Amino acid sequence: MADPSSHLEQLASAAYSELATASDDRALEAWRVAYLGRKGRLTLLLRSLGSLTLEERRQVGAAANRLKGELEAALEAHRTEARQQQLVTAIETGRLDVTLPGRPKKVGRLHPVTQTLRDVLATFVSMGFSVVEGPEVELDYYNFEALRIPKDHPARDMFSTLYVDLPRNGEPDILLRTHTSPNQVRVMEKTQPPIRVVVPGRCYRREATDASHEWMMVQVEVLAVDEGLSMADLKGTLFEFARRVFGQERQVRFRCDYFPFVEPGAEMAIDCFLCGGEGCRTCGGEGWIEILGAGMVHPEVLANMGYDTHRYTGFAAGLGMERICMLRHGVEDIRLFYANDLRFLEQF
Ligand code: 2NL
Repeated sequence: MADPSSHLEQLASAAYSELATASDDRALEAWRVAYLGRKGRLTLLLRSLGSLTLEERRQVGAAANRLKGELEAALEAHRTEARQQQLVTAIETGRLDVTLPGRPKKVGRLHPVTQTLRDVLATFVSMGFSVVEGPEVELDYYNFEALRIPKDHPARDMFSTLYVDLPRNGEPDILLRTHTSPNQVRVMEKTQPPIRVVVPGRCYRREATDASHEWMMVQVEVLAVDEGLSMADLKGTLFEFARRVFGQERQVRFRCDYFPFVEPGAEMAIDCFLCGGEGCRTCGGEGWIEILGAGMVHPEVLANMGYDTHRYTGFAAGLGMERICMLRHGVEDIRLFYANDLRFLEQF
């Protein structure tokens, strides 16, 4: 190489004058390949530095690298300018109609279970309840012990509940909550009555799936603790809920049921909104559809919270969102909700 720095100057001036004449994307790309590409002139020059003395190599190498950066910046500036110029030309020659309506963006939607959840929560919020959320990974105490579910209860065995593989004192003690009640316990633990809360959240059970069972479900539980609350308050609140979610003409039916954390316990059914009580597929020929479990909070649970059980009483209810959502939309298989099939989900 005769004089490497004058070679570099020649290369720079050739590059700039050619760049000035490149006016469209294709010409700019050809220019990039010719100078900065893998076999471009500047690249080859950088590669040939090996034949120079160390001092020359340092000087020319630094200058060549600087030039490389400058040429890249110049290319970018020309590209931007060329694009703007194309746009101006397109507008001026009338090939671009800026009055055309834009292309609509595809917007997503809420999952059907989320839609149902929000409607249910809004109903209770309008009746004075506050929404509270809490942990999905829980301690045995909050999920079972505080709620009068004894050690030998079948729900507590390894075949019904999902435990976290972190035993404490040799015992499985950390689990995925099986209902949202543990979070109600947490609320009671840190608040004095009056309490009006509605607690939504995912719950988990170790369960074989079928058309009406999933290993995960979204539960909503309602809890009220105050002076003078009775079964009449429970019935009035849940009746109002049923009519707002399933129609103003609904009737409700309460029957005895058992849950360890309430006394007395009940299940609530609504008259079938499809057949009006005649009996059809949705109500299984019964005319009634069970939608929730409820009851007066067991005094022992209140005592566990340190409440004065002569002063305070409470009512509670629990319901599964998937079931409510299936009823509202006529969905016959719970597994559809979590199969991630857009053909199903896009219908809501
Ligand atoms: C069902 C039944 C129910 C409750 C949940 C509850 C919570 C506390 C104290 C007392 Cl902290 N009760 N919750 C009460 C009765 C029934 O759920 O079938 N859920 C899907």
